[in-house]
Amino acid sequence: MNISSAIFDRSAPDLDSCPDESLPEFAFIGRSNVGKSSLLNMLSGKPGLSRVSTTPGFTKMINVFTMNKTWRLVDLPGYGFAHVARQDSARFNEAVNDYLQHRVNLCCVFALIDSGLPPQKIDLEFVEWLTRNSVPFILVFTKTDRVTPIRMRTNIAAFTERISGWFAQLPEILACSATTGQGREELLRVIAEALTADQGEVPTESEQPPPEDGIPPGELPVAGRNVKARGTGGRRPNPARPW
Ligand SMILES: Nc1nc2c(ncn2[C@@H]2O[C@H](COP(=O)(O)OP(=O)(O)O)[C@@H](O)[C@H]2O)c(=O)[nH]1
Ligand SMILES: [Mg+2]
Repeated sequence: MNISSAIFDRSAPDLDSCPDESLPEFAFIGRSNVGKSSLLNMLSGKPGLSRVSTTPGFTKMINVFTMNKTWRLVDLPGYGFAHVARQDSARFNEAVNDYLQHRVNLCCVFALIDSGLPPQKIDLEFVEWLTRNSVPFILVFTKTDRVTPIRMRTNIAAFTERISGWFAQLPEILACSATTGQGREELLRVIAEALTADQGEVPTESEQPPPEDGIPPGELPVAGRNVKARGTGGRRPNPARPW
């Protein structure tokens, strides 16, 4: 897929201020400084599109960009940055929660994780939260240019091992670098496939969210993408058939 136009739409402080739900959206989330804005810029092919910050925790807004006039990329505020004022922190967490749980045109979340680090508690907790809330996501390991291939593989394997019991089928995993462009084609393929899957079957409502303590015995969810699944009518995806 070629991106011929990439346009900033708006910075929204909360879900109500986001643009209408007419276009499918793909959202970047992860800890502050993990490389969300850089990856969004790399993907769109416009280096200055989303502001890359040297100050962790800088972005508190939901930043929305329209690609090819037909779909959107969304740069969400980072989680896990302690120095944000308590009140602000609570506010933007609520905005992110709201967005992830109620945005009906959200096709897929790209959950970004630093490929240079062993599994971090906060990332594991966030992935568990996504799973529990049936938010479709894939895992994107970032900044691969900064680590040796062996360390990257070790970190990714350790992370997937920690979460493997939560799913019937592991979420898709990509390794990316905003600096070298690694992973761009794969990310665009994920988006293109999700966009064309729009023609697919209408999902049922048989999904059960995982229980509160750890994730299940019983029917395990399948993380993935869904288009339309969360679309008109606010239906939730069938975990066995995400779109
Ligand atoms: N080497 C390298 N640095 C990166 C990469 N992605 C982001 N960075 C740097 O990491 C810092 C945080 O990036 P940013 O995109 O603002 O992260 P965000 O807070 O998650 O949006 C910046 O200094 C970036 O230049 C990458 O793929 N490789
Ligand atoms: Mg950012």
